[in-house]
Amino acid sequence: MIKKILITGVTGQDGSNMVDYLLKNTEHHIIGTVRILSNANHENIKHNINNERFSLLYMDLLDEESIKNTIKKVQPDYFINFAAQSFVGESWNQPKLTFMTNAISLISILECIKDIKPTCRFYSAGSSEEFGDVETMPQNLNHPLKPRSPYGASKCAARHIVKVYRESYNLFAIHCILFNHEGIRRGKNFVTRKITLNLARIKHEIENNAIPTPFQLGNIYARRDWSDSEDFVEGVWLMLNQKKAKEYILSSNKDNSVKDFIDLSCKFLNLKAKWFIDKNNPLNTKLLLHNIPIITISKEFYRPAEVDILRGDCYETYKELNWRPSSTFQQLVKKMVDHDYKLLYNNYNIKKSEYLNKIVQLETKINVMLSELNDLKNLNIN
Ligand code: G4F
Repeated sequence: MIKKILITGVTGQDGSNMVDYLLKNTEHHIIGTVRILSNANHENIKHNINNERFSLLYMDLLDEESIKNTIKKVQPDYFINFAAQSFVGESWNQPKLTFMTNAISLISILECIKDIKPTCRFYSAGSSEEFGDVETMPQNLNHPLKPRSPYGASKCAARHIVKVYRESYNLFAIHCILFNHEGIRRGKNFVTRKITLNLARIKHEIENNAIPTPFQLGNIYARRDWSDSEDFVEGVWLMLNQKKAKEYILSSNKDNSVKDFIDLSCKFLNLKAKWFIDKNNPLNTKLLLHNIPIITISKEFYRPAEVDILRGDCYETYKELNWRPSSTFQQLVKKMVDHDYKLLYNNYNIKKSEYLNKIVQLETKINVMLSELNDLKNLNIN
């Protein structure tokens, strides 16, 4: 039977990957929701805009009326909530907005589902940031909640509220703790994409004989459990179609440092860079390419409180869903680096051909002027 699936945050990495996955692997109708913005960026979904199984609606998680109107109108069979203030670093600057968007809005959604469409299956995107100041390795569902950021705290609250609605009203409401997940649609401010885009730019600069411009990072020793977002959306769809709603973890069961991510990116781009490590003063640490700094460390990108390490124990989920992520960390880094190198290739080639054209134009002008000068000289005027 054809179902209606409502997805929030559809222009972001996970929402757009979910749309692609469902259009490819199911026959259901997908209704994506977006906020009204004067400058909307629909890049990640533009290839699906003309698909008759996909449509867009305006809805704002901070406006309960808009959630109510949307659920009344769509009568969804599934509600997949990927919309969030998902940038941990920004959550110290916008703590209330983060909490309203990531936690309070869930009360509105669950109230509307309970009153309007109680059979609707609901998915809440949790985060490994809920574990924060970790006590044991790896982390599973029994690990205490010890968030270190307003973002982490908002996701803890979301987890509790989903549990309360699941148990009080027997709603099919899942909360899944997602460890870091990346890809070619990752926002430019997250550390992985910041690294692949900047190193790809530096590779082009070198290939065009320009001096590379460095970029800045914060704590390169933080360790994360990184997977591919395209793998995770499949896991999410599988858990939404189990008999019982519960909590889950999605992770790779492996951790790597930000520095590991940089080293692997350099390897795939064939950048033979070397670290200068200053153990006494981390702000003095740099990555050098032929003695020119390409990465420097800045206080600006350190957080008021850091989560030093995260590694998720996902074996229960693997067993229950009979699912495994298909990409390794190495494959993920290679995919992102290759993508960003190609993405910037055109920019550099256009610049290069504009530059060469300009030289040809100038040379032609000079030749014309030289020949005019010669003609003048040859005029024998007494
Ligand atoms: O890429 P990040 O900003 O991701 P973070 O904070 O781990 O959060 C991501 O994963 C969570 C799941 O664990 C999600 F819930 C959340 O929505 C998001 O998707 O930072 C990763 C690490 C941090 O330790 C950070 O301090 O990289 C470190 N880092 C070092 N330099 C930096 C930078 N992070 C950013 N964004 N920018 C830097 O320049």
